[in-house]
Amino acid sequence: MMTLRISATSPYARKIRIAISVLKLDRQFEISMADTYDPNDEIRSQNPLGKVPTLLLEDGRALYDSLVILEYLNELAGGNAIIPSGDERIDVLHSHALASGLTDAALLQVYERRWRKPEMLSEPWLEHQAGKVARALDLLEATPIEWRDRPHIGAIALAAGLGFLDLRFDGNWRESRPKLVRWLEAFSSAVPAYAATAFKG
Ligand SMILES: N[C@@H](CCC(=O)N[C@@H](CS)C(=O)NCC(=O)O)C(=O)O
Repeated sequence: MMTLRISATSPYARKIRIAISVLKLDRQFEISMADTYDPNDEIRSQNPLGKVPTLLLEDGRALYDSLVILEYLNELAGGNAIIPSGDERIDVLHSHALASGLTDAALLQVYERRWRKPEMLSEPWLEHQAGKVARALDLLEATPIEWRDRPHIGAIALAAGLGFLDLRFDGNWRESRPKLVRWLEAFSSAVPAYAATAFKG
């Protein structure tokens, strides 16, 4: 049995949980909550970066970050599953990079507010990050990530990222982005793991 270390509100961890479900690999993993703020949590010895998700393999290795874990899951499922081989591979990795970058920029804003005293907040930095999120969302509204039958890692990463915006930014992204709203609804109804992994936090 492999162990996936997660936190309840991590969009990267949610992405991995959705991928595991999409690939029907659930029985091979147990989920273990990690507290990345607790210096005594084993996550810091399992992954020196102290981040979730971290995947503990049966041979003692620990895998991170989330894209490496997705590559591992794709191979575990026989390849060409959530990461296509051939011509589509670069496009899918590219859409994953966009969705992950959007999520990174959202998380940096959350951390800025969490770690700095209010008087130390850098508004230009927050705006700089917010600009990345807004431009990525506008691009995704104009050119939606396409997928058929089974979602690839780009689509999974975007769904997890939008869910994180819903959780931390009151779903403001929904205003003026009707196609993206419909995209997430379609993803949610086609992929039961999206609702099953809803953030609790
Ligand atoms: N690039 C990493 C990002 C993972 C990440 O930043 N996870 C956050 C939770 S959403 C975390 O563990 N933060 C704790 C910390 O940075 O100390 C990935 O894709 O796995």
